[in-house]
Amino acid sequence: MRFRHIAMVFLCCPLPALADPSLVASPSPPEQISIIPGNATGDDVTNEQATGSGNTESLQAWIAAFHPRALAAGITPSTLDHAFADVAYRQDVIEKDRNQAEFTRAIWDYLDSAVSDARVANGQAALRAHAPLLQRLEAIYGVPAEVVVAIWGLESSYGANRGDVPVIPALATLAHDGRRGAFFEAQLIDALRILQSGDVDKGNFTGSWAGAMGHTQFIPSSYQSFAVDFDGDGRRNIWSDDPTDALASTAAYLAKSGWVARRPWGIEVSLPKGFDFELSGRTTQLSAAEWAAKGLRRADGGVLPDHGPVSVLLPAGAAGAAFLVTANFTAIERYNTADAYVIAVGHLSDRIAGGPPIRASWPRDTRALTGAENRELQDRLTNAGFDTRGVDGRIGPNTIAAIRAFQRSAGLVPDGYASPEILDRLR
Ligand SMILES: [Ca+2]
Repeated sequence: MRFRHIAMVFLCCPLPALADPSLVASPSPPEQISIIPGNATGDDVTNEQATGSGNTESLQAWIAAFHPRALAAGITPSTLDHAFADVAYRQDVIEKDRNQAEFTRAIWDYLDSAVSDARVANGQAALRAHAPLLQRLEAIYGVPAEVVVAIWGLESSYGANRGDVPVIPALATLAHDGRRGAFFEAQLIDALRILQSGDVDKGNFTGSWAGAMGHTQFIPSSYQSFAVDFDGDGRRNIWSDDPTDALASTAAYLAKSGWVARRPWGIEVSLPKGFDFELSGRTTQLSAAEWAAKGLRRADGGVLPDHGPVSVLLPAGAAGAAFLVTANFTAIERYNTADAYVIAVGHLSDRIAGGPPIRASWPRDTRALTGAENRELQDRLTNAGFDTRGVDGRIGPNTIAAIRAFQRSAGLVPDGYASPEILDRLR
């Protein structure tokens, strides 16, 4: 589940726990960085049948076959008629879906744009502009204003890029296409429920190409689970220029995902010489006192604060920054499981609050492995006797364990990091 490299995609959205960790950078608005809703069901992104050759006629045939399933899910005939009255196939959506997984990005490149000076400054301005609302949200939900604003900044550049693609045609096209058909059909049914509820009019029911909606890019299932009507007008309106409901929904999302008040997402730390890199990774949780006894310090030299059980996270392996991450890291993961995304939210929130840049230097002379290279790495590790339990291009716990085992056998630092050097060694 812990993916250290980031595939770039085109949009971002809050996801159920099993979200696709692929990170993607928006090709158009330079300030927007996002995550693909991809694997929110846990489906393998490469499975299922995808035609990629649909048109409005084939879409309408698919919708006709879909009708009974929608009716069984409680969608009324009149909602279906209204929703699909003028539906058209969205070739642009399919093209974005196809392009999203083709790039990978190192975490430092991602953070450079995700936590740019402009995004920090705009976040501080947004914080000031919405201070009374954000203070109320913090009082009610326990989520700091800076964290809510950071998610807002990453998801839509503080509302500037909320997406103008009609949600129903986009999701119907993706469900019809079938590459992740089951996931998108479930999202489509939730989208129809939203339309049926009257929370939004069809004309305003827009989002990014894969159905991520509003200021903080909720996909329909997340909306159904977490959206709130905070301004009390009877609608859960995450689409309007006024971000009140969207920001409240985001705070509610994090609160329901286990956010613990008065606790950071994580802190940058410095590791002692001789640190046992076998202890890095989310599977090892120790107290601040235990980590301090092993020689860890705050990156600024200070004493480690007690924030409950914490893990050492090395998003670029032994050569990059090190963070101690708390239970609130896990809460942000419910929005998107990519380590880089969670670090970006956390670090952006720290910067908005006036905190310093990350102190450690990144191994900028290296690069992230591509998806194809990740698969090759898994294949070569398994063939060399270090079983990754599958070849899916995702650097999850099994692959990390296999990399560590290989590193140990080769006398390398066992940080479990999937670097180009490791791949070269296996070739
Ligand atoms: Ca409302």
